[in-house]
Amino acid sequence: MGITYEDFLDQQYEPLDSDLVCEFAIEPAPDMDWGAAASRVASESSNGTWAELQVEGSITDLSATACAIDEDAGVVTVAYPEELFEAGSMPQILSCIAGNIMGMKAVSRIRLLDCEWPESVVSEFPGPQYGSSVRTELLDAADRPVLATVPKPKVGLSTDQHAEVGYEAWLGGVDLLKDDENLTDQSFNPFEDRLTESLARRDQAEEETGERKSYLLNVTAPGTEMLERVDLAAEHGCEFVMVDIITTGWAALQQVRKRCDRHGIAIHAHRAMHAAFDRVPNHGVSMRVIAQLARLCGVDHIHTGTADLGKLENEDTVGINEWLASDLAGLNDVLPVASGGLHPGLVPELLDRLGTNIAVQAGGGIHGHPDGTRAGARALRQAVEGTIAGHSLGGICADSPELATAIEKWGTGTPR
Ligand code: RUB
Ligand code: CA
Repeated sequence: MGITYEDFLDQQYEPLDSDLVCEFAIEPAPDMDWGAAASRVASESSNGTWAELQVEGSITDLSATACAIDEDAGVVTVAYPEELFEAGSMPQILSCIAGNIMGMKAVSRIRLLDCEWPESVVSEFPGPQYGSSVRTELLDAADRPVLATVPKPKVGLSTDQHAEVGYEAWLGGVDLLKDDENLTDQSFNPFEDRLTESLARRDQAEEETGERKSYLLNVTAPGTEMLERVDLAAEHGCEFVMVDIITTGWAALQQVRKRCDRHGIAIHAHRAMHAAFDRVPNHGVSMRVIAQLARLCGVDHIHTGTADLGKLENEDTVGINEWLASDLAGLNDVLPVASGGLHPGLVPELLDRLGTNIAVQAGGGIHGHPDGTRAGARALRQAVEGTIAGHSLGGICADSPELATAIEKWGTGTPR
């Protein structure tokens, strides 16, 4: 029997509960009508190709079906049978639903917008070990946002300077010191020295504040080196590691997740490079889907933006955060991290838009405080606690000179 593109288009098809259902925004090539373009998306992302194939048996059981076309919205829905996918392999799934089709000439633009994950696919993934329960299981944040800071300049501080910034920020009231995405194991601040010195300062800060503190240690590295860094983190008593999940890749993230399971370590996902996939509006892979993949693979925190309050462009932070908290076949939730240009004056609006089940991460908005890191951290903590207690920024400032100084310096607007 011959398989042709038409075999991949059936607008009467009702997806099964076990199908992985994907929504794509597409722009058909000038010489393609919608049906022709949609069928090619379903074909190339499952088991078809440009030539008519002569096959025997039930090979069509693995074919995807373009089952809905909304020309006004520019959206095509494709349903994939679960048998198409290797259990628990994120690279294999992505080679289907975000693979060759991204460069296919039949569509001028194509963006994977959203996925509906069937239980059969989800249950092969571990999901997060902790998710938002890090607030009480690993930290003492109770039900306020977790507070984190990244030392700036992002690279260049010596190990001593880095650990000292952490100590000051912890004492000022943040829960987490975070490495930046491009700080790994460079000569000016070697990985193992940074790990041990930062944790020594962390222990000191815990003793002085009576609060649990931790460190988002960037273990990003090629292959097995990254796993060795996770082991080192565990050996030294660090409760978290940070992974640059996009630059590292999904297969590596899956391995890290397994290794973290052994140690009970949580994963903070930095998404540097996500914008290469999601910034051009009509093409690529949405941040929403990237966040979904990260949850399946088992990160505990992921950056999802600041609902447009910060320095970077954001895609639907509110909607993505809701998805991360939603029910997904029993997987834990993921704690969303708001970061990028945040400072204390933005806190009331940020919590209004995103709620309190988030992490608030500020670099420049803490260390750029005129009175230094400790004062900057205090200002952030007071802004958060005061806002949750129902006070206005002006009201909180009356008891918080650090916050008053921060507001004087940065106001309450988006930084440029
Ligand atoms: C924060 C910073 C982070 C961004 C990345 O520094 O640079 O890497 O959070 O962006 P600062 P996103 O607080 O000084 O802006 O969180 O959107 O992925
Ligand atoms: Ca950064």
